[in-house]
Amino acid sequence: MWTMFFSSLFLAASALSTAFAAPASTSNQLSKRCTNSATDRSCWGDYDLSTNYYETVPDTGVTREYWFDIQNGTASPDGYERLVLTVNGSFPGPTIIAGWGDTVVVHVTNSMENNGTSIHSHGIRQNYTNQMDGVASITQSWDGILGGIIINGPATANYDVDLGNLLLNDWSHQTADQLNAIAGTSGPHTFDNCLINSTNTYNDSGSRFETTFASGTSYRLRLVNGAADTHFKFSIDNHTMTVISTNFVPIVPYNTTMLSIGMGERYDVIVTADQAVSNYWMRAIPQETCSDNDNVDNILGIVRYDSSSTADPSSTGYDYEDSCDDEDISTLVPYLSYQVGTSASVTDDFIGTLTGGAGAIKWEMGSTSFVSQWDYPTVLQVAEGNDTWSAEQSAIELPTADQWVYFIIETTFAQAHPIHLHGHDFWVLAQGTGTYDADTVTLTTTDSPRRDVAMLPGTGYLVLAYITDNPGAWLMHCHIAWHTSEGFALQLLERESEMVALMDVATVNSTCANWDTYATEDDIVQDDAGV
Ligand SMILES: *[C@@H]1O[C@H](CO)[C@@H](O)[C@H](O)[C@H]1NC(C)=O
Ligand SMILES: *[C@@H]1O[C@H](CO)[C@@H](O)[C@H](O)[C@H]1NC(C)=O
Ligand SMILES: *[C@@H]1O[C@H](CO)[C@@H](O)[C@H](O)[C@H]1NC(C)=O
Ligand SMILES: *[C@@H]1O[C@H](CO)[C@@H](O)[C@H](O)[C@H]1NC(C)=O
Ligand SMILES: *[C@@H]1O[C@H](CO)[C@@H](O)[C@H](O)[C@H]1NC(C)=O
Ligand SMILES: *[C@@H]1O[C@H](CO)[C@@H](O)[C@H](O)[C@H]1NC(C)=O
Ligand SMILES: *[C@@H]1O[C@H](CO)[C@@H](O)[C@H](O)[C@H]1NC(C)=O
Ligand SMILES: *[C@@H]1O[C@H](CO)[C@@H](O)[C@H](O)[C@H]1NC(C)=O
Ligand SMILES: *[C@@H]1O[C@H](CO)[C@@H](O)[C@H](O)[C@H]1NC(C)=O
Ligand SMILES: *[C@@H]1O[C@H](CO)[C@@H](O)[C@H](O)[C@H]1NC(C)=O
Ligand SMILES: [Cu+2]
Repeated sequence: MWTMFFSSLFLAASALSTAFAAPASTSNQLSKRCTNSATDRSCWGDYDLSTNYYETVPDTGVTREYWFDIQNGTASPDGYERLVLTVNGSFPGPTIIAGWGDTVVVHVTNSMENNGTSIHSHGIRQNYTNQMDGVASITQSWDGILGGIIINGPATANYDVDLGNLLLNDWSHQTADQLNAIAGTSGPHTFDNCLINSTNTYNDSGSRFETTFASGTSYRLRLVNGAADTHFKFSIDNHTMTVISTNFVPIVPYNTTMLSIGMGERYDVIVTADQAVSNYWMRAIPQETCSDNDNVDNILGIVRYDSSSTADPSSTGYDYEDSCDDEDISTLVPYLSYQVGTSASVTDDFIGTLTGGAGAIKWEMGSTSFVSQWDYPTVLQVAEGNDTWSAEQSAIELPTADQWVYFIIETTFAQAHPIHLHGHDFWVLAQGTGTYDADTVTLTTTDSPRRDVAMLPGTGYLVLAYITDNPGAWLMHCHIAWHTSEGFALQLLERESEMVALMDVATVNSTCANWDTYATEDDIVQDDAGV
């Protein structure tokens, strides 16, 4: 949003991860300390899992360039044709693949007739590059303009084959603009379906996602929840998953049979083909506690050991408790030790509240429902030296460098919210139900999970910390599409005095001028929070 001046949105999904099998060309750029291979995924040229990636990045000298053309078209991922927005004609768009330390340049052409757009790289920290954050607006993104990101690097457990991203999302036979209008007046709509890597069946139409396992081989899957409003539990019948990263942060591996994935969250898992030769269901189960879906028992893919088989699996799913809670804090231990500062310099407490009357649903984070200004983004305001912030800009000023900031986010409503922060990993210190009470809640300050999205439990609290090590205007918001649009967001104005020097002001100016011209000519009206 601030860096973008346009209404529609984008590229939300992304799966990033810091690890995977190296394209040889990239690792060749580095002097070899070891070779990343199926039997040793821990290293990456001269670097490895112990490298503090907040401070040090390999300089490969490699630039990977992509050209994306955003188009308006149709697609039938579950057999029902509807209008979608695509990147280069496909949904999802092309996957960006790079090695750790490469530079990525993306050129975007907007060929949609009736919407402006922006591109956000979800989960990319944008170290000192706030202007490139391209915060998304809401609706169009969920109509298909998204794609994966894979960053090859070291991993905390070995595997043979990288299967790439596995995108999980919800799907409606209506467009996101139509759904957003419903959500804004009468609350969230019930989705028709969900897609596993952009395909599924519905009323005997469409087709299922399928993949083939060779006995004895281990596979890496990069799970991405790109849904607008669906929390998943993911599993493969009869198989145990080894979880190796959370939102691109490599973790000490742990095993599970059922993985809980909130909106905007990503997990990388390794699955070994160690079961009898047969067919097994892969399940992405919408959690009915917080996600309404008409096809809830049918969000299924198939893992086949024998690729010539066409039979449906007869396997039985693992038991699970329907809930929208995150994986437990104690399981998500980052491999790279980086402990939170235990005395916060700044502590802020926000209540997520549903407001607005019938027919006009709004959310507040803190005391105002967030609204950005497409024609006056934060970066332009900062470039002009205008330090007057209106209430609805929900700007929290954090002027001091390298300060520990603690946020307590609470809600009295039963619904869970995935809280996402741009420009940073945060440390998750506590997550629970009830009212946050500093005297009774114990903060996890040793080996706290680091990630960029975490669930705020329904009628509960979430305590996060981060360090002001990245100047810029960063959005913190609920990742439920409708809630962002309805104002469940705020912006952190971090080290504002350093921002202008890091910006390309001429580009900000000319982009804003172009937007103003387009918006005036086409009578573009901003009818929501703008992000
Ligand atoms: C982030 O940018 C700062 C300022 O340029 C630099 O000191 C730091 O090394 C960078 N971090 C990484 C991981 O590149
Ligand atoms: C996408 O389309 C553009 C313009 O047609 C083309 O230059 C580019 O190579 C395509 N990119 C991919 C990844 O297909
Ligand atoms: C996509 O095309 C449809 C049908 O022509 C049109 O109504 C709609 O406005 C277009 N959407 C965008 C975002 O340009
Ligand atoms: C984006 O396109 C949709 C579909 O044509 C339209 O309903 C909506 O008003 C457009 N939004 C903006 C802000 O241009
Ligand atoms: C999912 O689809 C993408 C292409 O969009 C592909 O690269 C990836 O390998 C697929 N994932 C799996 C697990 O097959
Ligand atoms: C799918 O089938 C159900 C039950 O037969 C029916 O009510 C519904 O209209 C069908 N949906 C579509 C999109 O055809
Ligand atoms: C899957 O696990 C169940 C329960 O342990 C077992 O009964 C079944 O035989 C297994 N399926 C196969 C194909 O091995
Ligand atoms: C996970 O389970 C596999 C067997 O399925 C075992 O070899 C491995 O040691 C386990 N890993 C952890 C971290 O418990
Ligand atoms: C400064 O910014 C505020 C908030 O965006 C805006 O209302 C005001 O008009 C701006 N002042 C000037 C002189 O542009
Ligand atoms: C950008 O525009 C502002 C006024 O909006 C002006 O003060 C500034 O000089 C411009 N900067 C550049 C680099 O064009
Ligand atoms: Cu929310």
